[in-house]
Amino acid sequence: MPRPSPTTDLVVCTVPTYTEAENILPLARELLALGPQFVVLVIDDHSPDGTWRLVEEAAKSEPRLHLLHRTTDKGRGRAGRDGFVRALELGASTVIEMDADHSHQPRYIPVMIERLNRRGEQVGLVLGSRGVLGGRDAHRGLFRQLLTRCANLYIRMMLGVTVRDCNSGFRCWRAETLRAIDVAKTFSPGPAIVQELLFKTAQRKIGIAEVPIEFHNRLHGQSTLTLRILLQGYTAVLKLRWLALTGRI
Ligand SMILES: Nc1nc2c(ncn2[C@@H]2O[C@H](COP(=O)(O)OP(=O)(O)O)[C@@H](O)[C@H]2O)c(=O)[nH]1
Ligand SMILES: [Mg+2]
Repeated sequence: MPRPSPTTDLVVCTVPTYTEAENILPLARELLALGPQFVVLVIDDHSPDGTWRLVEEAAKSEPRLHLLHRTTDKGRGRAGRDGFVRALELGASTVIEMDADHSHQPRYIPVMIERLNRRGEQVGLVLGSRGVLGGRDAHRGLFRQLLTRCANLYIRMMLGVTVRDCNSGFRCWRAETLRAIDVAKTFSPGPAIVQELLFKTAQRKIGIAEVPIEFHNRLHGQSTLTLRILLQGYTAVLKLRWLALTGRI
């Protein structure tokens, strides 16, 4: 593990993976090419296509590539939580969270970091956003875009957050924010981790900024998002509201 030099802060890019064998190494290469301060942490839940094995092999000759190989307690949320905890243990000052499927493009990361560190502003989280001017969902039809808008409206109302893209899984975190929201105690087992952490950040009145991104469809493979998971997402938001109302989060 390379130690960050006093002038370069360590940026850990956390990438949860499940059957992403075709996507992960090209993405990791792009991320590492962003600069010597970048480290890639892949959190794989023992993918049957051997994604973890590819990363394990590549990490032997790339000290800035790390693998967290999970074999129990699987799920997008659990993997995300463990990735954040490991990133903090590695000494990250900034943590990126993104999909492995190339829908989140590395070229936006320097812009997101710049926004996080802009002088005179108190920002603790930056979202790669499809909902602000200049951002877009490149390949979605009108119906899908309408659905996304409705989902955002619902989440904004339920959780009392003001951001435009509540479902963005492309985010840039200040390490202090992750500590402030006690990320190790994240309870969502699945994709609702995205809304849980957004809510907890807003609850603590930590500044959230959005940077426009163009979102692409995944390059290879299939999304793990099913109708069941989508519906679970809506109930997860209700549950968050309830937990907050009863003072438990
Ligand atoms: N470790 C781990 N990663 C997962 C799991 N489910 C999904 N992922 C990863 O989480 C990211 C988001 O999932 P994706 O299928 O792209 O969902 P979508 O973007 O909502 O369509 C991708 O990088 C997936 O490989 C899981 O159970 N465990
Ligand atoms: Mg995806």
